[in-house]
Amino acid sequence: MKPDILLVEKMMPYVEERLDADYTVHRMYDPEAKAALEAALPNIRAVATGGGTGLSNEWIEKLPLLGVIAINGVGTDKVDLPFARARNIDVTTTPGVLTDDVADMGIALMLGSLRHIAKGDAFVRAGQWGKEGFPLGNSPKGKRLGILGLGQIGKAFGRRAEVFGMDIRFWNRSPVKDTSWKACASPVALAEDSDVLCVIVAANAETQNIVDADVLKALGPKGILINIARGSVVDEDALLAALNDGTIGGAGIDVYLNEPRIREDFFTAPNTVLAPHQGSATVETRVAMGELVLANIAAHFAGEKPPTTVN
Ligand code: 8YV
Repeated sequence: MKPDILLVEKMMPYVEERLDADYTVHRMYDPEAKAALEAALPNIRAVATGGGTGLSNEWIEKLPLLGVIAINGVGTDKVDLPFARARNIDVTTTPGVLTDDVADMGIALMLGSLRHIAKGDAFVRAGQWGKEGFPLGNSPKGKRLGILGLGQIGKAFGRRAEVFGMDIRFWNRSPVKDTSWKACASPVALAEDSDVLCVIVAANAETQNIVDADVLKALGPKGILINIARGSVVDEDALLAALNDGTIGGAGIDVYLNEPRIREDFFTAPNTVLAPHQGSATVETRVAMGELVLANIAAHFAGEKPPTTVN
């Protein structure tokens, strides 16, 4: 008998095939699998889920034999880590393997915003080229980049931005020793000293809405906000107001509150490039993330500590 596991959201077919080979996989996202899932709840011993989706405490309580929650991502904001630990459940993530792709996505959004890539695409397709003018973009070279949250991904973003000739500064909650970039005293001080502000801080209770109306005002009417962290770290009311009234110049956004049903106000926000949470979404990285999910679940069933346990 293959052990029962729960798959909360879709993973790439290659990874799902590997899961199916070793386990009886109950898919939470498949409405047709609901009855079988209900019947299997007492037997489920492992969960695989996404960073943006996690697993609620309500669900954890439905699974008495649960021993591991394998997050296919690095964000732990959607799993209550102490709650899981108190039930002897290991929570694992996929550190390291997605750093470069998420940083690349931030760069793509920054250049997309500075150079009007999405607007240009729509302009060409609409046959407007030659009929009306197209706005000049802005060069990243010589611009001040503020990185809000200087972890692994923040550093990878900064290294890339240096190649574009940007001047880097950052704010981080705890001091960062291994950098020569300038540290700013607060998110507002960072925004005041930045032309582009990239948010890549871990989401938790302390960082909720850390980018608020004051930070956006400090960024200013030419400033560009890039969010590759989580929707919860930006006050979306303040952001939408700032985009619409010109308090900031534009934004490149990969993450939102209530994904995938984001606020429709984003659809009409000016000078804004939107991506559907694609930071780690490359074939190469999703294979590497999948391998870690598989290894963590396999370790649990082998009676070993899952290798990338975080709680
Ligand atoms: C993934 C993420 O898109 O790492 C994270 O926390 O949010 C992303 O890498 C997600 O985990 C896949 O659902």
